[in-house]
Amino acid sequence: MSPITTTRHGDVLIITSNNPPVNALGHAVREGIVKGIEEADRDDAVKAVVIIAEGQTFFAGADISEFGTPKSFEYPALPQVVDIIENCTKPVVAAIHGTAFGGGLEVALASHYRVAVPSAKLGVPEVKLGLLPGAGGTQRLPRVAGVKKALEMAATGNPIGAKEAYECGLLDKLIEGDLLQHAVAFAEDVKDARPLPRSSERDEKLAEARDNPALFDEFRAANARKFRGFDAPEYNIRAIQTAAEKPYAEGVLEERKLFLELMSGTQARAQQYFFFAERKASKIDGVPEGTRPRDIRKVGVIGAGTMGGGISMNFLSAGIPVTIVEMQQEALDRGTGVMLKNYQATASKGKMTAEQVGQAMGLLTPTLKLEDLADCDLIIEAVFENMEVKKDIFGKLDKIAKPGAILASNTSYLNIDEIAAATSRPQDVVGLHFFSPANVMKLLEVVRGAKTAPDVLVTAMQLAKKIRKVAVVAGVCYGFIGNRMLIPRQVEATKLLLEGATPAQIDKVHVDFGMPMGPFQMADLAGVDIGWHRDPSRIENIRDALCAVDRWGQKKGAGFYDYDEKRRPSPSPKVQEIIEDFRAKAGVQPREISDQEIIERTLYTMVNEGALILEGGFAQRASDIDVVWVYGYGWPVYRGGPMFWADTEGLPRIVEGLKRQQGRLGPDFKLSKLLADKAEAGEKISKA
Ligand code: T1G
Repeated sequence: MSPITTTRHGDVLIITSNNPPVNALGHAVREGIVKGIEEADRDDAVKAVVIIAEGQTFFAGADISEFGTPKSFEYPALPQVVDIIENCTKPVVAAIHGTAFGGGLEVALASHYRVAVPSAKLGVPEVKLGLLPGAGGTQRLPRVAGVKKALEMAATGNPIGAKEAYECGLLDKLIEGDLLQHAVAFAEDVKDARPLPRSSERDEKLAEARDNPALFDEFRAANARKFRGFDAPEYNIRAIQTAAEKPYAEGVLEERKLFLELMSGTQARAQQYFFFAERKASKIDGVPEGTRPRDIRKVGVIGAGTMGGGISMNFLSAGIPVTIVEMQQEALDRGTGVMLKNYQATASKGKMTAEQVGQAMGLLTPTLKLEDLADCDLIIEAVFENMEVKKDIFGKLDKIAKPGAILASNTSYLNIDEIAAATSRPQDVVGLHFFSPANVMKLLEVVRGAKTAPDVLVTAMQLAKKIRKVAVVAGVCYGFIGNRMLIPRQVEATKLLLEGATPAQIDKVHVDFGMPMGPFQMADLAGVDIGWHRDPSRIENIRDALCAVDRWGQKKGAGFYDYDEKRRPSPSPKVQEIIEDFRAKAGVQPREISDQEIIERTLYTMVNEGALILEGGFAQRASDIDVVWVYGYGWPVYRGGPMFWADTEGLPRIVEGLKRQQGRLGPDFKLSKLLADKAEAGEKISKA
C-alpha cells in the first residue's frame, strides 16, 4: 500500500502523503509523488495540483535511514522527483504544516507555489547531518528566498518560521484555518496562471550577491568560529555561491558533486550516526512497555548556587513552578538575583521578551524552609558535593516530601544508592546530573539507582524533553559516564606536565582535535579549586600548588594561565616555575613529548574508560557515551563521539597505542577486554 494517495477536489488533484512519523521521503513516497504528477499531466480534467501530508508534518526530509543503501538513489531519486514536480504542466501548490525540512523543503521549492499554516517551520538542516540540500535546494532556495537568507539557513541548518518565510518570499500565503481547504482554494485561483513560476528560472533575487560578491566571504568570516572543523558549512556556502554565479543547470551539477563528496566523508557518517544516537538515548532498557510517567506539576530545588539556580531556570522556562530553598537569606537573594540577571541577559539578546522573563520569575518561590517542598512532585538537591551533607538532606526530605514525590540528587560523582539508602523510599530516588551552566548545557545524566522505580526513569526521560535536555541513563559508578571518562584524561594531562609538556601544548592538541577547550583551559573556566582540600600548607600536586597561591582559574585572573582584563589567556611563567619545582622534587628530567603521545594518553584512555563503562553496564549502549560527550563536553559532533571516533581511528591502532603507553599509564591502568576483543575481531565498539 503506497504511502501516497491521490484524490480529486473538482479540477484539483490532491497528492497526499501518509508516511509516519515524519513523512520522510523514502523510495515509496518518492515513487508515489511522481505517479501523482504523471496522473495530473495526462488528465486534462486536472487543472492544478496540491501536495500535502497527513500526520505530524509535511515531508521532514529524505529518509536518513536509507542513506548508504541503494534505495536512496533508486529511481526516482529526490533530484529527479523535484524536477518532475517543477516540470509539471499544471500549477503545483505545496501545502505545508509541521516541519518542511531538507528534501521536504526542496519538494516545496520545486512546486510552483507554497502555502503554510503559521505554526509551520521551514529549513534545510542537512548541514547538521554533514550534508547540503542535494535535490536542487542550494540552487532554488537563494532564487526564492534571497542569497543571504539561503546562506543563513543552509550553513547553520536552523529553520525559520512561516511568518519569516512569507516575508522573505519563500511562502506565497499564510493559511489561517483548514490547510487543505485553503490550499485547494489557492490552487483554484492560480490554475490558469501562466507562465508557471519555476523557482529554477527565477533570477531577480540573485542580484544581491552579484552586486556584492563579498557577502560570501563576509559570511564565512562572521561564522568562522562556529563552523571551525566542520566541512559541510563551507560546502553549503560554495553551493549557494555557485547559484549566484552560474545558470541553474550548471549549479545543480556542482551541487551534486559537492553533495556526493560530503556524503562519502567521515564527517557526514559521524553526524548521521549521531542523529540516531541522540534519539536512541531516550530508550530505557528493562522498563516494562507502557510504564506511565508521574505527573510533575511542581518542582523543588535545594540550593540556590550556580547549579541550583541554573537547574531551576530549566523548569521555570518550561512553565513549571519551582520552590527554591537556601539556608541563608543572603544566599537565597543572591541566587534568585543571578537567575533574574541570566534571564535579562537572554532578553537583551532578543531571545526572550521582558514579559516572558516576568512569567518565568513569577513561577519561582524562594524560601528558607525545607518544609515548603512538601507539595512538590519532584525535589532536586543541588548542594555541596559531600556525601554526609546529601544523606542528611535526603533523610529530612524523606519526612517532608509527599508520597510519590521523586527525590533527585544533582551529584556529579557520588553514589546514588548510598543516598537512596538514607530514605525509606529508595524507589523514588534518582540522580539528575545537570552540566554547568545547567540552564545552557543540553546534557542530563539520569543516574539509575539499584532500586530506582521504572516510572521514575520514564518520568525523568520525559521531563528532560520538556525542559529541552537530551537525557542519557547512567549506572551508579564514580563519575557515572562523562565525568568518569574525564578522570583518565585529567590524570594523564597532569602527569604529562611533569614529564615535559606545557598546559598550552596539551590544550592545543585538544582544541585542534575539535574540542572547545583543552583540559587546563577547562580547569581554569570551571575553577582549579573545585574539590581542593582548602589547606594551602598541604601541597601534594600542581593543582594544590596553584590553589595555595590563589591561582583558582579565570575567576581569580590566574590559574594554569594568566588572564588579562578581558579574560584572554597567556602562558604563565609562574606556573612554569611551579611545574619545574615539582619536576625537580620528583627527580623527573623533562623530555620532548609528541602530540601523538598526548592523544594516546588523554583521548585513547578516555575511549578505554568508555569501554570499561560498557563492560560494567554503567551505560546502556556505546552511542549513549557519545551523546554524553557531545552534549556534555562539546566533543566535535563531526567526529561522532569518543566511541564512534575510536572506530574511525581504528580499534587495533588504539589498543596498540595504549599498550605502547602502558608503562607511563601506571600500574592502575586496565586495558578494557571489550575494547581488545572488538579490536581483535575487527568489530565496531560504537555498535556495542
Ligand atoms: N529520516 C528518517 N527518520 C527520521 C527522519 C528522517 N529524515 N526524521 C526523523 N526521523 C525519525 C526519528 O529517527 C525518530 O525515529 C522519529 O522519526 C521521530 O523523530 C536530499 C539529503 C522532523 C523536527 O534532517 O529534525 O533531506 O526514534 O524524535 O522530536 O536534501 O525528527 O521514533 O524510531 O526527532 O518530533 C533532512 C531530521 C534529511 C530532519 C521531528 N531532514 N528530523 O522531531 O521527532 S537529509 C532532517 C528532525 C535531506 C536532501 C537531504 C526531527 C523533526 P524513532 P524525532 P520530533
